[in-house]
Parts: sequence; structure tokens; C-alpha cells
Amino acid sequence: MNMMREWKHIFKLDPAKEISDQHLDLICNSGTDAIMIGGTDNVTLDGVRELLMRIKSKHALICILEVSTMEAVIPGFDAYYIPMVLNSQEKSWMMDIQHQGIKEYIDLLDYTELIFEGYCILNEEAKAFKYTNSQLPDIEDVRAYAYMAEHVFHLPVFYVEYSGKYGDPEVVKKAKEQLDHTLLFYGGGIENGQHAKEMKEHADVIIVGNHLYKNIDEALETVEAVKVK
Ligand code: 1GP
Repeated sequence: MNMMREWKHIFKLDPAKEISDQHLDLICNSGTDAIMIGGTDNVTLDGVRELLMRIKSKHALICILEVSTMEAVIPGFDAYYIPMVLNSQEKSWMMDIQHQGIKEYIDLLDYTELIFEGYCILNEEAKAFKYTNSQLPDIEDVRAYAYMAEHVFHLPVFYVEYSGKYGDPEVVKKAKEQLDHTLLFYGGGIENGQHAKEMKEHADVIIVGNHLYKNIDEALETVEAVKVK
């Protein structure tokens, strides 16, 4: 997945949410670098399989599964991204769930397709924040987590996650200053081209999710906004 170094933009689709064929085509033809499938609630095997088939049957686009439950992992994705929640107060979200998954599939795993993401969740209202019993970090904490993602854990991705809320660009900037090799992903509340541009100033890749289901035209604008200099 070295091509990830060239990426600027990802659309994240929630398999538990409805999306029309017409909107799915617009998303896939938008020029985004990849589609990530993932969610927190009601992620099922059937939901994931159906969405993957709908995309892959018509589009030659990179599809990533962001694994939130081992119950909904299927073959056929180009890559599997595994979150490790750095600011969870429970070791299980950082280490134990991943350990169990690897233990079960260790002889089947193709490590070229597995990407571990160091997540830092910054929106207290987000389901993922509550679900993982995370602790709200301040800007100095975020800097330290970014440092650890790169220098302690050597993770390929540090994910600044504001899911559902537009974040503080200063936090993203400070995190980025700690990273030379680890890529910075930013996701949360991006609703238009201007948001996308602002966060892309500091992030290597921006991720747009929710707004696809609210205002598809504005969400699509975010691709153009980060691709044009
Ligand atoms: C969620 O970071 C992504 O995991 C994108 O956030 O849904 O708020 O765009 P939004």
C-alpha cells in the first residue's frame, strides 16, 4: 500500500446507511483516491459484502475495509485497516482486540494488505469515543500521541478523528509537526471544499463520511478542493 503516500482524499461509507446507486456512482467517479467502508454501529457481514459488491462490480477503485468487528470481515478488499485507539482508557482497544484477531488469522494474513492506524479520537460526542471509553486529549497530548505513533509504534497512519464534528486545524498542524514517515489522516465534519482545503493544509489525507448522506454535492466538492493546488 505504498501508493497511500500519493493519496489526498478518501470517502468513508457506512455499510449500515442507505446510499442510492446514483449517489454511489457519483462517489466512485469523483476522483477520490479510495473508498473506505467502516462504521461503529450495526456493521454486518451482509451489509459489508453488499456494499463491496456494488462498488467492485462497476468501478475499478481501491476499496478498504476499516475493521470495527471481526464478525464482518470478508475477503475481496484491497486492504484492511485496523484501528488502535491510542487515547482509549482500556488496553483492549489499543492492543487486545487486535491481538485476538491476529491470533485467530495469523496463518492466513497477508501483511501487505494490513495497515494499522493509530487513532486519536477528539470528539466526546462521537459514538466511537464513547464506545472505546476514550479520554479527551488536549493539544499537548495529541502531539505526544503523534510522536508515539511514529517513533514508538512505527505505525503507517496517525488518524486524527473528530467523527461528526469539524475539528481544530491547530491540533492537526501540531500533530503533523511530529510526523515524518507516519501519514496523518484527518476525518470529522468536513462539509465543503473550504473545510477540505483547510484540513488538507496539514493532513496528508482527508476523510469525508457523514456529509455524503446529507448533501452529496457539497461532499463531492471536497475532492476537487484538495486535488487542485
Ligand atoms: C469518520 O473520520 C470519518 O470515521 C469521517 O468523519 O463522518 O464526520 O465526515 P465524518
